[in-house]
Amino acid sequence: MNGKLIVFEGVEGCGKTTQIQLCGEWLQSLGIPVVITREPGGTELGLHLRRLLLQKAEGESSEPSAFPIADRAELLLYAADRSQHVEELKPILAAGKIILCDRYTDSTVTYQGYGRGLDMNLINKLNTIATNGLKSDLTFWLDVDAEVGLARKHKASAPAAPAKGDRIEQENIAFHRRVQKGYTELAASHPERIVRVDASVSVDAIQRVIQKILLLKLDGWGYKQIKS
Ligand code: Z5A
Repeated sequence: MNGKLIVFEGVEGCGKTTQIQLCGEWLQSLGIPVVITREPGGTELGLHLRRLLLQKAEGESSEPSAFPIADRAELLLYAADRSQHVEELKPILAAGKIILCDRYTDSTVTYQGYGRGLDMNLINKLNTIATNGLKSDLTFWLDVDAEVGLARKHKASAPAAPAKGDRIEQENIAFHRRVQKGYTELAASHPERIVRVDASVSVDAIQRVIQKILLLKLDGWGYKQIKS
């Protein structure tokens, strides 16, 4: 049996990382082989690209000072990260494992398309090239207002000296609202793949919803070796 690619999407601070971790532990407890990964940065090459893409503001990091990255260059760097990632995911899927991935193609549509305003045809073409046809089997969209997500992130950073954040976190609220609108429209256009989960509630309540949906899916996909 081929594995499945399950993607978690949403605005910054929506809780993807938290939910993926819980979900991974739960799947493991059921005896289901699971691999956790992310974009950008799910491969060795990707880690280098992530450092370039998410460089901190000047003076915020030990990395070299921030330098400009043009919007189309940023788009191509995300595509390069994805292309390498997909190649390395293929054997994992061939081994029948479940992959939990923090962001995938929808992030490019929402951030570079809705956020930066780059041409959607170009983005879709690049997504097709970079994924080599690998589509998500299920995408959880953790839906929370952009303001709430950003507030969660700021609360998490050192309260005495709140970090300025990386290149994308520094974008203004209008940018993050456009990203949120992107997710709303994507979910409406792809109901067969994208499941909206209310992410404004507690961590435990969100996890319960995710597990309920996943149990049904796993059964349909033939993961019968679930421990009771
Ligand atoms: N990007 C792009 O532009 N184009 C692309 O194609 C791709 C990516 C693939 C990745 O950054 C960046 O790359 C991203 C888009 C861009 N933008 N930025 N910046 P990242 O991986 O560093 O960050 P992120 O993906 O935005 O995730 P995040 O900021 O780490 O947030 P999160 O994973 O969604 O949330 P979290 O870490 O689980 O939770 C954040 C905080 O909220 C933390 O303190 C939690 O304890 C708290 N939390 C979590 N859930 C809750 C609930 N339910 N209630 C209250 N508090 C909560």
